[in-house]
Amino acid sequence: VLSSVLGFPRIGANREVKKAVEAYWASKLSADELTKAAADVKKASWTSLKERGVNLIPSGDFTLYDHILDHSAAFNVIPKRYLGKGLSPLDVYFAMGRGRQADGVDVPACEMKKWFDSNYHYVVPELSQETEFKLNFNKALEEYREAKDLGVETRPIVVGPVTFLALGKPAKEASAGFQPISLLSKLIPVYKQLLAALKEAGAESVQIDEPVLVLDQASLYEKQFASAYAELAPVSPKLIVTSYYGRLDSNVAFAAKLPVAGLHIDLDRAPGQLDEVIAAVKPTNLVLSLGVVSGRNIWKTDFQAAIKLGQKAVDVLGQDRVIIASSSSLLHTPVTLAAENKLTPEQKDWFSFALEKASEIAVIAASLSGSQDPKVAEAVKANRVSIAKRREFERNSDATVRSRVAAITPDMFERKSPFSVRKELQQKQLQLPKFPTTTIGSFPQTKEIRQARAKLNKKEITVAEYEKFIEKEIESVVRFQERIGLDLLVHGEPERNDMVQYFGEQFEGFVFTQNAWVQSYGSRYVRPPIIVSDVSRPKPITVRWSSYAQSLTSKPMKGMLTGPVTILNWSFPRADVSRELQCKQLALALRDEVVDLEKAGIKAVQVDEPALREGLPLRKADWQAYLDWALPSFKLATAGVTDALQTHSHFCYSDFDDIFPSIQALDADVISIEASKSDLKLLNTFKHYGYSNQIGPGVYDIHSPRVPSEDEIKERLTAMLATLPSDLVVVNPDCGLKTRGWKETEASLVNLVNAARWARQTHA
Ligand code: THG
Ligand code: ZN
Repeated sequence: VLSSVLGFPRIGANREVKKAVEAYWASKLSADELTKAAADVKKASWTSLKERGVNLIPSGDFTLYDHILDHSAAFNVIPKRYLGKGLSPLDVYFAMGRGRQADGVDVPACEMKKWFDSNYHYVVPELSQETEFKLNFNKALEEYREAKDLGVETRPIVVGPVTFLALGKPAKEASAGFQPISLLSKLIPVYKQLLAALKEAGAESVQIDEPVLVLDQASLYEKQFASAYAELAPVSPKLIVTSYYGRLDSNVAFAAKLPVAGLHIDLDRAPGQLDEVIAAVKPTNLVLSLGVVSGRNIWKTDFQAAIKLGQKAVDVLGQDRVIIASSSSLLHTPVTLAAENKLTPEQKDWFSFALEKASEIAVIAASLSGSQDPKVAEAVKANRVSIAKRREFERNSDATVRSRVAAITPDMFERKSPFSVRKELQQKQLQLPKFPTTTIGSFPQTKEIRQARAKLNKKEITVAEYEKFIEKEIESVVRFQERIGLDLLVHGEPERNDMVQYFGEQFEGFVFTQNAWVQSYGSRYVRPPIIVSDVSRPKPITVRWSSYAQSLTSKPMKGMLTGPVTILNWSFPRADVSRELQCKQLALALRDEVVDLEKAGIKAVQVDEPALREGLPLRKADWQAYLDWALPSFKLATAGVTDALQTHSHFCYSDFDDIFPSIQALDADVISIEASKSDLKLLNTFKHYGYSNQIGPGVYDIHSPRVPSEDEIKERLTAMLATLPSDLVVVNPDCGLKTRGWKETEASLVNLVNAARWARQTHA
């Protein structure tokens, strides 16, 4: 039984890649130095996976920005707007990822989308009938050789052709009804070339990722899978077709018949599929790769449970046809637990990060192989003790929290009056003009803010000094908003590192880490807090900052919170109780905070749920069960206030067509939605469903430093007003401004305010 890791975090143990990439962007590092920094990170991963006894070590999965963008660049899927501008291939690559506005070049970034149901984002390939694929470079081959030169034999990873096309979208110039998958026969020759070169270089097998296999839509691609792999298999190394993040369901019927060497399944997300898959591959020669070690959470694997699953497969297929693997790439987990020095030994014993998971995989595989190595037996025994200790801890629930959840009554989910009534009362309090302008909440997190927080953590400044500093920041953000003429103000959130991590740090029931970074997109990483027990709010969290901000101004100040569903989805949840229970506990804690904000004189409170959409299960059949607790959790958090309090919410990523009725059902008074990048296709959704409460589809894309012109914003407003009643429209950017610099923030918001003033005149 071989062991395998399906992909490793590519950020470096100390965020080396982020640092190098950002230094390159700032012209503080040359392209060669960037390549060298990347090489060091790859080397560290390969050698440590080898040391930990993993048999099939991944290569080709490293990236400077995004692995799907790597494939687009490699296959020549490069929109024309990035070419002919005198940019080097590396700068074209980064321009696609993040846009570029310098030296006379002004191009926005490509669209980013959530990667399946995770908090990772990929850059969406733009395809049309004019796309001419060719192999610009062969990253899998380059990395395979790079590892080999270091004495490490690896198994290259490539994203499969069906998934690559399925993740793409029609480019602007594509003809009506164009479907990216129609390009498959044009793309296959390029894959042949790529894979044949790997074979030539001596790669024995290749992991070819087809996660689209766990989606409903894969059943539409049965023929494409069959024809693609019939062409690829003969010229390729052994191909292991890899599914992850869910169950194959009926797709197993054709997946098991592909003319390839192996199939990988995710037994973390979908352990229930094992019997069916074993039965399907039994009559074939396929090797079955079992994803028993979670690529999505940080809990120590229960070896006994994993070995039991593995043994089942070994009993039917034999040792040579079973591989023990991570369920998916480990890119969703932090690099190593070794870097955590503030967790208690008890807590540390509960977790495994990527490197520790690699060891787990090696031990489970060795154990299934009947290894006599005493170290393996020892590791299995130690694991049993750790798992038992965690179970023991899990028995200690917080009775107050549990009984509060049990005592939730139906009226707690609903506002007292309908929106039409609330609207009048809120307007009386807030006195906002038509087309009110506001922002999503955060303002630029400057170096000074980060430094102040770092100093506080190192105890180089006192809490009092830190709080003075934060107050100064808030004051300057308030004055800034007054000066440029925004209507509904925010305090700017300088006190928050991250909108989820911050709340995790304030609640009971979470533990948080020092260095456990996970890539979110490009060079942006997050440190998800870990829910380990029942959640509660020991004391008010944001009230102090919001009331201070309100005290500075006569304009209304909006309180800012992160919603329960988002906190849950962007944390590592506990595995011993349901997500529903965890979400309800979070909702009650937040409900208290919203009520406290109102008591402190705040008249509008925003409870963000940017992760509501991505939390939707991958299979439509599972949606309702999720929505049945996710939507009520948001309502529970926000419905404790009087009618006069205006609730806001914000949602990222505009793929809302199919859940728009759910968003409406949240009954927030105002919602803002990231809509600018998909060319306001969302507006058609409004047209279709109608929307009764107030709404602010983002008028410009904040994910790039590019400044939108006033005319551009006016155009977007005009497009909105074609589908939305003018008295419902709120004018705001499409997301928080945390990652932006002040210069572009000011320029953009001035244009936004001017465009809103124009709208007031033209739509009086
Ligand atoms: N928080 C969390 N997840 C998220 C977002 C978030 N997922 C979706 C979206 N927002 C992703 N966007 C970002 C934006 C900025 C950053 C991370 C994800 C960011 N990170 C800092 C960095 O990498 O430099 C580090 C964070 C810090 O300063 O502590 O800026 O907002 N959970
Ligand atoms: Zn957003």
